[in-house]
Amino acid sequence: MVIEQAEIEKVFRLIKKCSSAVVLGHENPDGDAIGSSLGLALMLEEKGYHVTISFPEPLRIPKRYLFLPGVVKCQALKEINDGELIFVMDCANPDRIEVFQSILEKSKAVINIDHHPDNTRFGSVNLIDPDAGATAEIVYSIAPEIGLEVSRDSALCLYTGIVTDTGRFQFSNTRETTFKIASEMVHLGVEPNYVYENIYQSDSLEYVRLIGKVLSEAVFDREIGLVYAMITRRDFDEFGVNVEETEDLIDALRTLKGHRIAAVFREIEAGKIRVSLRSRNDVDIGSVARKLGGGGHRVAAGYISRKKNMEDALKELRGAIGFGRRDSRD
Ligand SMILES: [Mn+2]
Repeated sequence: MVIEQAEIEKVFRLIKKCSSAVVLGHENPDGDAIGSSLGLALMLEEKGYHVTISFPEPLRIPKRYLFLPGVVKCQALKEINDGELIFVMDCANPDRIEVFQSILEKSKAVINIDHHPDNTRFGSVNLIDPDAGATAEIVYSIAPEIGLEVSRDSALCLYTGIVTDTGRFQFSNTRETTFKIASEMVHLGVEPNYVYENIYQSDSLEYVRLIGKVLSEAVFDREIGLVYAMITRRDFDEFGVNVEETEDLIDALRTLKGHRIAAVFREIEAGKIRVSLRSRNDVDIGSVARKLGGGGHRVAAGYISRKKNMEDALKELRGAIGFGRRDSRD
């Protein structure tokens, strides 16, 4: 899908009239939320704008992203001045975050930049491209058209968004344009190996040991092609690992031959289990996540389960996958 030129021109005019802006990313920010927000914010700053970069509380920037330029400016979401220009990055639906909504109401205009197919187009301007591998890709592509210039620092942030959201250029959302943009970023001075070392060679020994335990207990349910692993609150405590550190653990499950769906259940607190889902291209796991109150892409999605224990959460997921299969046959 191509973003309408008229929408891009609206953004150009809105930016021209302002001297400050607020950039908001989604809760539990990942590499793309952080990278696309920072990349845009840096470009605006370089043009002389006063920029605030915020994420909903509790703000926890995973350690692996602390190498990004400008990351110290990320702050927990607070009230804003009336009439601010707001950019919302990589966020399909702000409805679940109450404070988000009250802030959006106070704004002059909301520019919604995203690549989730289920984006609710909540902005006054919507730059949505579900074919983009990352929101950072969209930011890079529109930058010259909205009067911004991609510097080495902003390219580094945007490149990080692309690398993490495309699984290092391997997921099905990786397209020709993704490589083209990445190559232009390298031309601007981004060093792929520097990003790789910071993001993918920065795990703690505690985490490496936790993976060993969790993977040794992984289960493969051949009937529905589901491979899953679970991390309990006790595991986190025993190994001394934070939830944010375990974001990529699901990729280890995905190496299993013959699986169709991978799931990681992480117990955040009693009665709150974060479930991350990935699927092969033939399964729409996003619709399964939406049935359970979450969201995401066709092949990468998630939700929060309110079940009391892992067993019940597993049953809930199995049920939803079953329904999904019936739907697809109808
Ligand atoms: Mn994204």
